[in-house]
Amino acid sequence: MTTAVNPTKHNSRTGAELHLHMYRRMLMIRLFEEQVNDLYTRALMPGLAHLYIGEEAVAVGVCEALRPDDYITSTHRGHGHCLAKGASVDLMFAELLGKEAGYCKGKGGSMHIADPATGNLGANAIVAGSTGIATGAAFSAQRLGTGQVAVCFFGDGALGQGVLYEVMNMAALWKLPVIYVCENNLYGEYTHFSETTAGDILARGPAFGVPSEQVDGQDVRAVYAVTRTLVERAREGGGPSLLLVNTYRYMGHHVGDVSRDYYRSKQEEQQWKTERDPIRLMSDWLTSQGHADRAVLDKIQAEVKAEIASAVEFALAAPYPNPSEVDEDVYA
Ligand SMILES: Cc1ncc(C[n+]2csc(CCOP(=O)(O)OP(=O)(O)O)c2C)c(N)n1
Ligand SMILES: [Mg+2]
Repeated sequence: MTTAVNPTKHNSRTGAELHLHMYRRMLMIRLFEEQVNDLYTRALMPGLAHLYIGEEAVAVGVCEALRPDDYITSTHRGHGHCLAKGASVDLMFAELLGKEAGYCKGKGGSMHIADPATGNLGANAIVAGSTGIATGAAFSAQRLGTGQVAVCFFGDGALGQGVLYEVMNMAALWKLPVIYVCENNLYGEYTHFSETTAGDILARGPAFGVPSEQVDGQDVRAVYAVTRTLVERAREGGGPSLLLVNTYRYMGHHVGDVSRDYYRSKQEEQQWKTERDPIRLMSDWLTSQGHADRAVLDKIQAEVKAEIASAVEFALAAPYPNPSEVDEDVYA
């Protein structure tokens, strides 16, 4: 028997249960993305994908601080956001493989996954494209008095898009319950953010009267803690905020970006992987605090691996949509 989830109630996980849950979710995203890379290299997945490996603590820390009915909007690098908000891995893989069972009946693919049941208003291939959508969702929540909050994930590349500042201005004026989460993974495609981003990123919020915080994006507990305060503030009518999360993508801009030496060094990548890995940092903390021993973590890993393997199997075997439906559910 399944227990009904109250969508308007914050999840009640605390202590070791909360931390083990966040560890499991991060691992799920990591293993999901590794499988995506594998499906791409074996030519089983149409198109490209932008992997979230290295950034897992951001999506998990933020989404864990939300209610099930709170909204998120995502980006082209969105698999982690979807999974952290509660998407199921089998329907995710099915969508990536263009199968009828997928979240968008196989017609959206990697960059257009949406899941209204978990409050996910969708990934977006347009840089900063979802900033207006998140702000609109926050406006509707405020008008309807639902108490929902909207989180808008975007990359450092979106800091150069004017729409972000248009909506931040509105959100501040109208005290909308929206949190702008900037994932600064140091690069926009193949360019270091310092070559495209003038001044102090954190100063951009206060220019609109929007309070801003920054956090270590490799530390899931820190991301969770700061997000909870911003969510509480937004839910109580305190208005929008900007959260700058410092992180790093381990892989290429997309799965085909394999020779990266011309824009960043192997040594830099290696350093983040060995010294700043969010999953390793969390597992070390869990064991050092006595919340889990190696056997518990190994068991979680085995369970997540099995879940991912069966989801891939499901998606590979699933049928494609009928060609007669090619013009259904698409807008162009
Ligand atoms: C409006 C717009 N301009 C350009 C692109 C091409 N493009 C796709 S991803 C990307 C870089 C985005 O970088 P960032 O926002 O830092 O996100 P990251 O890929 O690092 O997660 C660009 C320029 C686009 N999709 N939309
Ligand atoms: Mg970036």
